[in-house]
Amino acid sequence: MKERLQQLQQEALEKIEQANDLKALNDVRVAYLGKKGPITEVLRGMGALSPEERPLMGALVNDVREAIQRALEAKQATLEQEEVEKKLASEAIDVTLPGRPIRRGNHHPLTRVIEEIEDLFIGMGYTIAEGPEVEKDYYNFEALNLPKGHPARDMQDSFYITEEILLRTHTSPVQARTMEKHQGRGPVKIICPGKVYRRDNDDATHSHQFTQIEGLVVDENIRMSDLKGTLREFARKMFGEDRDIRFRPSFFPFTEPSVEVDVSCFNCGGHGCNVCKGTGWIEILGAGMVHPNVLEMAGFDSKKYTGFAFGMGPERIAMLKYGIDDIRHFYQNDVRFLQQFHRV
Ligand code: FA5
Repeated sequence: MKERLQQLQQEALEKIEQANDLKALNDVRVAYLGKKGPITEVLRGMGALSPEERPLMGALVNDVREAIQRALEAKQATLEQEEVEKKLASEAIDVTLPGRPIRRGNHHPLTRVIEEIEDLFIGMGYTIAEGPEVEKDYYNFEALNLPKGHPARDMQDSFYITEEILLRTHTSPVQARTMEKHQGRGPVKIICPGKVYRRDNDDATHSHQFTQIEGLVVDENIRMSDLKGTLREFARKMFGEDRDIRFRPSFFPFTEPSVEVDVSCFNCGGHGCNVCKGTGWIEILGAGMVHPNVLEMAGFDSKKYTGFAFGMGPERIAMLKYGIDDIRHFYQNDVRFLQQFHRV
């Protein structure tokens, strides 16, 4: 019996040694220490031993069981450790590998130009005013000295929704709305950025939907020289410190006198090139002194108050600033175009 036990211990220890995963090890445990295992069988056979031999053999069985148990525990710890190491090795991260680039979004070039213009005027003490894109005929035209049937309405071909409601054709109605809110009391100093709509055929410089930024200052003693100084400052900040501006006579029903404003060509410095079509000047916006009728209709005393207004198309400004040759690039969302304007 003693030899049988020693042989069992020897066999069990070898199998424990050979077990190369936790399942195999558990199989060895069940095989040798389980109820149906050979050691239990040996214990059952102890009844046939003499009373003197029984305690000796009992102690030996316990020693064998303990030896197997210890070997099982040691092997289990080794296998578990190996498993952890295998897992760590398979999940290892090579921190020296270069990272994958993250594609970052960015502000649209038009948004950037609009924000730049806004910041510039906020720096000069202006506040931002907004108005509805679906506008009343009254604010879009009548309050701006363009009564029904006025031929100058044709300058801005409109999308009408009803006889009295249309998609605004310019941001000038925000002037009229803001002045009305001021109830005849100055000063008013605002810029109004926003979308506008016209029945223009889309081409390289025209879009049926585009943006405008309107400017309006109303106070006592506002003169044309204030308009000129303001726009010169704007042109220099936008296109470079050496720029100059010039006024050419023009017509808008809501300003008198009215002007088209040109900036000296930033490409050739005013000598004449293909950007300025040889003239040395590039048209950037329309402007003028607020017409007394417009002031009166909005509740201002035109004998006491004067004002200037201007309106520009940020798309055209952005096209000039960045040398963009087609306005449609702003609306097509081609990433090859947009990526060129990534901020560094
Ligand atoms: C006006 O809309 C006047 N409300 C501007 C104004 C305001 C004058 C205050 C005086 C006082 P005009 O129609 O010229 O003006 O348009 C102004 C600017 O909008 C143009 O200089 C141009 O840059 C832009 N623009 C006009 N039509 C289009 C179009 N179809 N697509 C893109 N930009 C356009």
